[in-house]
Order: sequence, then C-alpha cells, then structure tokens
Amino acid sequence: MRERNSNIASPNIQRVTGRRVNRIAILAVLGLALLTAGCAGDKSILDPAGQAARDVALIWWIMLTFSTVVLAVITGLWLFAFKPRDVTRTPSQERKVARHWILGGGILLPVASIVALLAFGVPAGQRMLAIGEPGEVIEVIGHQWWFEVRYPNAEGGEVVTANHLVMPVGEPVDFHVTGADVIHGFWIPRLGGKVDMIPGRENRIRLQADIPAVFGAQCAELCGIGHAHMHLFVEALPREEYDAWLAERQQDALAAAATANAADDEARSAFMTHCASCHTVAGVSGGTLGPDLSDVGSRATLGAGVMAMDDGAISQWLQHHQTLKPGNLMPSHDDIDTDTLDSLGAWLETLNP
Ligand code: HEC
Ligand SMILES: [Cu+2]
Repeated sequence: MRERNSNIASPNIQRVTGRRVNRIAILAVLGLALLTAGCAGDKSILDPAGQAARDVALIWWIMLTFSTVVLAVITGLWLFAFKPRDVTRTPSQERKVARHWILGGGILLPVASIVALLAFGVPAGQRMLAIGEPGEVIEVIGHQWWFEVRYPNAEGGEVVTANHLVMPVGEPVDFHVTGADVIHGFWIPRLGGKVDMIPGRENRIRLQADIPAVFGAQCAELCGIGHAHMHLFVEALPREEYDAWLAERQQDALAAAATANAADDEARSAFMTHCASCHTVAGVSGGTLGPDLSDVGSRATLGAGVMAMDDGAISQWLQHHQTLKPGNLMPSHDDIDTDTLDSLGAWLETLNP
C-alpha cells in the first residue's frame, strides 16, 4: 500500500515542480519586461535630455556595471569556498590569510570604490548647484497634491499657473522650490536633479533642457494619499515661444479675457458661490487653497495628471474627482446639480489664452 502511494506521489511532485519552474520563468520574463519598460518614456532617467541628467545616467551605468562585477566576483568566491581542498596551513597561516581578506575586501575595496564613485558624483552635484550667474528663475511650490508654478521675473507682470511648467530650451534655469504644507520632491527625471520641497525653506537647483520637448515630472517624496497622483507637465520651448507664452499668461491679460467673457454670467456667479474661496481666476476671484484656474482651459491634464483635458473634461473632473484622485483636498460637489457643474466646466474651458 505504502509502496503504491509513493509511486503515485513522485510523478505528481515532478509535475508540480515542473509547473513551478514554468511559473518562475514566466514571472522572470514579465519582470524583465517591466524593468525594461521603465527605460523609455517621458520620465526615464536613462533617456537624458540635459547635462545634469546625463551625469546622473552615466553614474547610474557605472554603478550598474561595477555592482554587476562585484556580484560576479562574490558569487565566484562563494562557489570557490565550496571546493574541497586539503588544508595544510597552520592556524597562524590561516589567520594571516583571513586578515588579508578582511583588510582587502572589507576596507581597501570599499574605500577605493567609494572614492571612484565620488570622483564622478561630486562634480555632477556641483554642476546642479544654482551658484554664480543666475539663469531664468522659476518658482515651484508643492501642495498636497499639485504643483504651483510662478515666474517672478516675467516682464510686464505676474505669471502664476499650476501643474504645467514651461521653461526655455538651451539655457540654464534656476528652480527655486518649496513646500506649502508637507515635504514634496521636485524631480524632472530627463533633466536631472531631484530636490526636496521643504516648507519654510527655499531649495535651488539648476537644470537645462537641450531639446524642445515635453517632459514628465513627479513628486518624489511621499507626501500623503495623493502622492502617486502628483505629476507635473513640463514643456521646454525655444526662447521666443517661451516669451510669447509668458506674455499670454500675464494675470492682467488673463483678467481681461475672463471679464470680457460676459456670456457666462451664470457660470461665473456659481463660481463665486462655490469655488472662489479656494481658486483664483484672474479678474474674478483670489482664492489660494487650490490651483490657479486663470488658464485652466490650456492645461494638458487635470488633477495634476490624473485625466487628459478633452472637451467636457472639467465637468467630468468636478463630478468624479474623488474617484479619479481619492482623498484630494477639493470637497466633492455632490451638493451642486450636474447642469451647473457642466456650465462651470464649459466656462472654465474657455479660460484658454
Ligand atoms: C475647499 C477648497 C476648494 C473648493 C471650494 C473648490 N476647489 Fe477645486 N480644487 C481644490 C484643490 C485643493 C484642488 C487640487 C486637487 C488635486 O489635484 O489634488 C482643486 C482642483 C480643481 C481643478 C483642477 C485644476 C488642475 O489644474 O488640475 C479644477 C478645474 C477645480 N478645482 C475647479 C473647481 C470648481 C469649478 C469649484 C467650484 C464648484 C471648485 N474647484 C471648488 C480646492 C477647492
Ligand atoms: Cu509626494
């Protein structure tokens, strides 16, 4: 009876292990696919578009190569340790060999590796410091869970926007960053950096975009429930286009546009009742708890990257924002009927300089 049982069991075990091996192989392939999928895209550090990011990518490749070599050597030594051999050393010789390994592998090797990495890392970090001749200054303020962007030196008046950063191409830009509530992280992976946005403190980082393109940016410091939904849309434009963009965004220009838009009196008064305490629309309101909406119709996305800005998107956002971005700090607008939200959305979409 026993004999028979074991006969039945063994092919089963083989089949089970075979299946497990298959599963591991599939997982490994999926894992690799996932890993390599991270190598492309608008937030890839391996696709640098500026000197600071090229430095970071180079250091990354050096570290990867180096750690692969270390792994191979350690694995080799580990296998070597299993090799049976006749030990003819005396205890004192044995101690001497052990000391060599400890001094060499435990002190010399790490010190040499760290010095070599610092030789690359320190100059790269130095180049990202915003010291010397200041470049174009852009202020970025992290909020739970969106980015406020200000252009303090814009000629002709203040420019403020949200979740959309426009910068000139081919020249250094100094980002002055801070946090409004908790610590956030400012990070445009294709341009380099990563710097903390700390309430009560202004950190600076100098970055340059070499090509006109759209880059992704992401809050890089866990800042609460909305952290993963805190993206920033970064657009690098040639200098003339950048200046033209700034001119269009002057609060005075936007105010004129919003007031001229008199056809939407109804939507505007609903806005004054329900929204104005938190949102600024130039010429209409001055709330500061939420993003400035003076140019909201021109955003590529809503809710700091959670949905694309298509026709009717703002109304959808107003109705479903707590599902689209759970926990965000705008109260749900259940108390406002859908028609009003639709007309609010339609009006806000016209705020598109
Ligand atoms: C209590 C303050 C508050 C009130 C009142 C409020 N909002 Fe908001 N609103 C916010 C905050 C905070 C966000 C940012 C949410 C996020 O992305 O995490 C936001 C985001 C938005 C956005 C997306 C902006 C962008 O750049 O993605 C729109 C549009 C918007 N609100 C419109 C409205 C309208 C219309 C009303 C009135 C019906 C309103 N809000 C009332 C606080 C408020
Ligand atoms: Cu965050």
